[in-house]
Amino acid sequence: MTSPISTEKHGHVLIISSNNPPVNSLGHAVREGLVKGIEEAEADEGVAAVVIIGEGQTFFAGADISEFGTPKAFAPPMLPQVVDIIENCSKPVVAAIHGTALGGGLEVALACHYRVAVPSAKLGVPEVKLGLLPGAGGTQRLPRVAGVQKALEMTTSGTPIGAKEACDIGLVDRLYPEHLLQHAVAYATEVAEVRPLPRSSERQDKIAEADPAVFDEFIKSNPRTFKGFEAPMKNLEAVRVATQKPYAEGVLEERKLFMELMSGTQAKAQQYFFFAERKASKIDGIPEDTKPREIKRVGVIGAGTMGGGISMNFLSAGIPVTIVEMNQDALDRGTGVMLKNYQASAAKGKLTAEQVGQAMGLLKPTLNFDDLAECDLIIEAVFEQMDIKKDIFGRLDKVAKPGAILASNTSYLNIDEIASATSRPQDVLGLHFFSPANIMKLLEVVRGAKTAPDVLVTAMALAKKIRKVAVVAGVCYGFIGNRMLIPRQTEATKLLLEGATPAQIDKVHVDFGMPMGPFQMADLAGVDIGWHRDPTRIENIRDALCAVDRWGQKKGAGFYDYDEKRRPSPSPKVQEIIDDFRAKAGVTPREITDQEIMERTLYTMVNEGAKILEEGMAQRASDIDVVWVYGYGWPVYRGGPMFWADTEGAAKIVEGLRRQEERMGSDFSFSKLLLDKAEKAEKFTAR
Ligand code: 3H9
Repeated sequence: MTSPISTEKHGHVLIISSNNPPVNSLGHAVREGLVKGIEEAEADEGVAAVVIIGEGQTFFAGADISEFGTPKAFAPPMLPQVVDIIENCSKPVVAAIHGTALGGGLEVALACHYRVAVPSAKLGVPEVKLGLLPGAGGTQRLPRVAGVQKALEMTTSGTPIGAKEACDIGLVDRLYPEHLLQHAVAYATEVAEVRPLPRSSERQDKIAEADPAVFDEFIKSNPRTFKGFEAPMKNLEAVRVATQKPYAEGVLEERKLFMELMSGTQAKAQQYFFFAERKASKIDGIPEDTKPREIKRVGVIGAGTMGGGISMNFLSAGIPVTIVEMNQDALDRGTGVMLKNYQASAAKGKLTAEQVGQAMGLLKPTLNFDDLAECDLIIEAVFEQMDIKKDIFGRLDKVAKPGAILASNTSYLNIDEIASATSRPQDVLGLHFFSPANIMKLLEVVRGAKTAPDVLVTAMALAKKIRKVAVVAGVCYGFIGNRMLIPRQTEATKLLLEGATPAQIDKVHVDFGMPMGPFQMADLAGVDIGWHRDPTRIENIRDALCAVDRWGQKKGAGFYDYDEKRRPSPSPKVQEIIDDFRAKAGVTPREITDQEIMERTLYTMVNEGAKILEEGMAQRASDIDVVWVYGYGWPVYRGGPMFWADTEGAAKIVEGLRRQEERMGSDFSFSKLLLDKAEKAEKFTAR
């Protein structure tokens, strides 16, 4: 097999190039090739300096994650060895960076004596997002080169910095807008005689000046970074060691912390999720060469919260939007909210005033439905009612140009029935955005029975363009995400009657790692969503809350009371309503354990996920996990509901559900797939 590493001499400079597409990850063959390259430089008297560069799109984007957990990851030379060999080279080594230098890639660059880059390059240590820390000297070299504060920020957040900033802080020595290789070779020639060589591991200046209090202050001012996750604290500890111990001892400590993380469940969950996210874009049963349709202009029907948020995604990506409303007031209100949202981003420094102007300049607000004739994709975002949606799709059928894609943003309704209102069901699909639509990363792409392959491919490609993670779902009530909410909400509400409080149930979910529990979520979204709007018809606790105007946060009252800063507190009024229902139902409240709450609200979700899989409504278990992590804030360190089920074991889930079966009554039925997995001791997810 040919090596991904090749070498070539330019005068007295040896160029070591890596060609390991798509991202030049540092797999075994690359590591081996790099060491051979350095050996060649040492052995050749005609070589005075070395340049390391990546071919294709990028410098090294990190260790090869697909090798983790396999013997290849441990096959020598391992990365810590490789970087030491580079740093110990007796001739200057220059890293020439374009694309990304991430993780092990930045560790290679840090081991080089000099670093040059194109201004568009990004440098970072995203290991924390995989539940890890930089394990090839990165936690020890980075603070020595970039300073302790920056190293803390970069290692605990995993967010890369731009080459310009890297240059300002001394992580990059020179920037070259073009002809990177030529310049790197010239620079290597310029520094060929410099001795002693500047070795990152030997630097003391930036760590000597570090204030030991910086670590505790960092923890205090970034509480969310550390909540629930194990890796950020270990990253911090490793950086702290760099300020306390000599390099040689520091890397041993780094290795120990790295191995502790690597063997834990969180790292497995986060690495699984890295691939899950990427797998989600692959659609089963569609020829690879299916071409997407061209989308030059998008139409959005409805300028409410959803329609406005959806439009902003396209405007921000430079795609013109025609937005249609029924009356001028609603149109003005909708576009006004969009402008305000953009201005708020600008005030936070996320956008320039010019970018706001550019985005809003791409928006065409109109009251004329016929204006949608110019659009290549039209997304309906109106009231969640089948007859209204069918009426709109019937009208769209007459107006839209041939080949235009017609999408509904419905969160529950049957896409096939909506498509039946048109003469072109092959062009119809669901695009279910999550609120707030301009922020949430998830997009459920609902595949109707007749949706054409190129329509699906277009939707997936477009999702990438607007920076969403798209997951394909089949036609069923609530698709993947909302369907799994139903059993959770049903059991949570029943638990209230049986003796639990909203706060107790929510706490179990928050302690589990969810951003909020079922009742906090209901208050945020609106308790009145889907309510029949008849205050005299009170059949359940929610009807009773809605009847007395407790519609959630927007009314200052829902399952909780809210103060003027929207801080919640338990509500005596809600307790009264619950007590009243209990009395009417003749229920004597009992002590409810947290375990029971878990089994009835989380295990039931797993059961529903298994039903979704067995019905083919999700292509793979990992897609369900992507929906829950990006749509509902399921903690990524637990992988998602199906990965979590695998860590618990299907048998344990079944056992828990059997314990609760009688209490859940006819609302509950077992998924055959779940029972099958339990019996065979199999997993839902595979890496
Ligand atoms: C590390 O370095 C540990 C060391 O500190 C210590 C070791 C001892 N490995 O994302 P894309 C695949 S940990 C293997 O769609 P983009 C990816 O699966 C590592 N495969 O492209 C996909 O495959 P497919 C630290 C990888 O342009 C294809 O490449 N580094 C890796 O949107 C394209 O990926 C990281 O965490 C990898 N490292 O984004 C960086 N990276 O086509 C992780 C990608 O079959 N990577 N693939 O689905 C990224 O953040 C993005 O991929 C990147 C490109 C920004 C590079």
